[in-house]
Amino acid sequence: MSGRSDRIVPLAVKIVVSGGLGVGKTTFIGAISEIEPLDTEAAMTQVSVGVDSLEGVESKTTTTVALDFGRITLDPTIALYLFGTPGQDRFSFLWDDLVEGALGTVVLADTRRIEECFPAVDYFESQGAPFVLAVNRFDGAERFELEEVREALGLGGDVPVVECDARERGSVRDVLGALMDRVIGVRGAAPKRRVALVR
Ligand SMILES: Nc1nc2c(ncn2[C@@H]2O[C@H](COP(=O)(O)OP(=O)(O)O)[C@@H](O)[C@H]2O)c(=O)[nH]1
Ligand SMILES: [Mg+2]
Repeated sequence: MSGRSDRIVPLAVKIVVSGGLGVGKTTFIGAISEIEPLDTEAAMTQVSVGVDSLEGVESKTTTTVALDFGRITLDPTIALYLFGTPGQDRFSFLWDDLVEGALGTVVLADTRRIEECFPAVDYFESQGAPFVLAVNRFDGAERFELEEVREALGLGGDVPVVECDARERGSVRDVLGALMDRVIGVRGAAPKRRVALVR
C-alpha cells in the first residue's frame, strides 16, 4: 500500500462578491454554498442609525461587519471560494486584503439604489480586475434594460451585465458561469497589438 490517494484535489479559485449594503451578497453566497456559509452578520444597533443608509431596505436588521465566506465545487477539478465584501464604505479599507489573489468579482446591484454599487465598480475598474455586474431583481423594483444599467454605471462593453435572483441557486450559478467565461476571456485574450510610433 502506497498510502497515496487517487482523490482529486480541486483547484481552489477565489471569487469576490461585492456591491453596496443590502444588495444581496450574503443571500447570494448562502444560496450556493455547499458549506454552511460563514457570515458575520451583526445585529444593526442604534449606533449605525443615520450612518448606514437603509432607504429601500427597511426589513434589513442585520449587516455584515466582516465578511461572508462560502464554497461551491463546480466539478471535481475546480472549487470556487466566495468572499463577500463588507457593504459599508467605511470598511473598504479591508478590500485590498480581501481581493488579493482573487480571479474575479461579482458586483451586485439593486436598481432602486444603483449608487450603492458605485464604490465597488470604481474599485474593481481601478484594479483592472475582471468583474461581472449582476442586477439583483428585487420585488417591486422598477425593471430596467440591462443596457440601461450598463449606461447608468458607465460600464464598458467588455463587462458582462446579467440579471439574477440571489435567492435562487441556479441563478447564482449562472452569474458565476458568466464570471468564469469573462475570466477565461480575459486570460485568453490576444495580447494588445502595439505599433511602433515612427514617421
Ligand atoms: N426579492 C429579492 N430579495 C432579495 C434578493 N437578494 C436578497 N434579498 C433580500 O434582501 C435583503 C438583503 O440581502 P442581504 O443578502 O442581507 O444583503 P447584503 O447586505 O448585500 O449581504 C434580505 O432581506 C434578502 O432576503 C433577491 O434577489 N430578490
Ligand atoms: Mg451581508
